[in-house]
Amino acid sequence: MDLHDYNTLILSDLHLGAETSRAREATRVLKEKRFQRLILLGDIFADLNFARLTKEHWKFLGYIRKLSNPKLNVEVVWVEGNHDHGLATIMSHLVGVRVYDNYVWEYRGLRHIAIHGHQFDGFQVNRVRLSRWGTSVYLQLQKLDFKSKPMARLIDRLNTRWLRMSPKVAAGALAYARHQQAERVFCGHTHEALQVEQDGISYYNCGAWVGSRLTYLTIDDRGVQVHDYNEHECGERIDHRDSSEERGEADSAAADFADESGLLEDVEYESVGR
Ligand SMILES: [Mn+2]
Repeated sequence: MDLHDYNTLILSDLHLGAETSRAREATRVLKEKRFQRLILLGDIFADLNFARLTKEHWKFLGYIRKLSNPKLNVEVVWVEGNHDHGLATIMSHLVGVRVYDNYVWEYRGLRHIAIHGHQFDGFQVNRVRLSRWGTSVYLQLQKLDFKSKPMARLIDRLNTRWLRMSPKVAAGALAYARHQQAERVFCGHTHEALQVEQDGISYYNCGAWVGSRLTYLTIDDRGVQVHDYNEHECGERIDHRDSSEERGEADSAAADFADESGLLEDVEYESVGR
């Protein structure tokens, strides 16, 4: 258990609905850490198809719903990515979280900006159709190869390396931060954790929760830290069962989610109000 109280925890690119999503591990991190602000920095969903969500994916959403309870005093922020554009607005109602294109805040006299990063990636913006086609091919390949997932992981790597997204996003984000007079800028999107300093501005990429390296960022008095997920930090042993085995449980998990997260209560509350 990490008893350190972070000011902010940031994670992105969980890609719920994809076979490679490590929702179980991400939920565990949120449960183990203490923080006053959580930023979900885009691409929390892989696409708009809820039928692909497994029990573990619903559990993650249920936990976000719990965190957004005002009594807990945790500010939960969802910044839209390219994969969850549009969907994020729906989810904000479902899990009670506000959604932003970009999120700006002050901490210790420094201006911080969180933005997913696809805005700085010319390939994504100019080739939306190709990108959608790529997503569907990617999901099909995951289905074909769900046992060990090497193909999906290879495509993850090709996606980032081949497009050389990482430096492009870093350069775009640094220019954007300079224009916005921010000292720190945070992105996801590239699936590659990275830190770059330039002319007094710091750029941080928080990586992803798909593939082999799982990372998140924290901000506190000690500065900004990149953390690699470490299963040994957590009390429970990690179970490496393939998530596709749980697919049949997904419907009941959705019902549990609605129940546990208080969605049903909210519906009653609203009807009483009218
Ligand atoms: Mn993205």
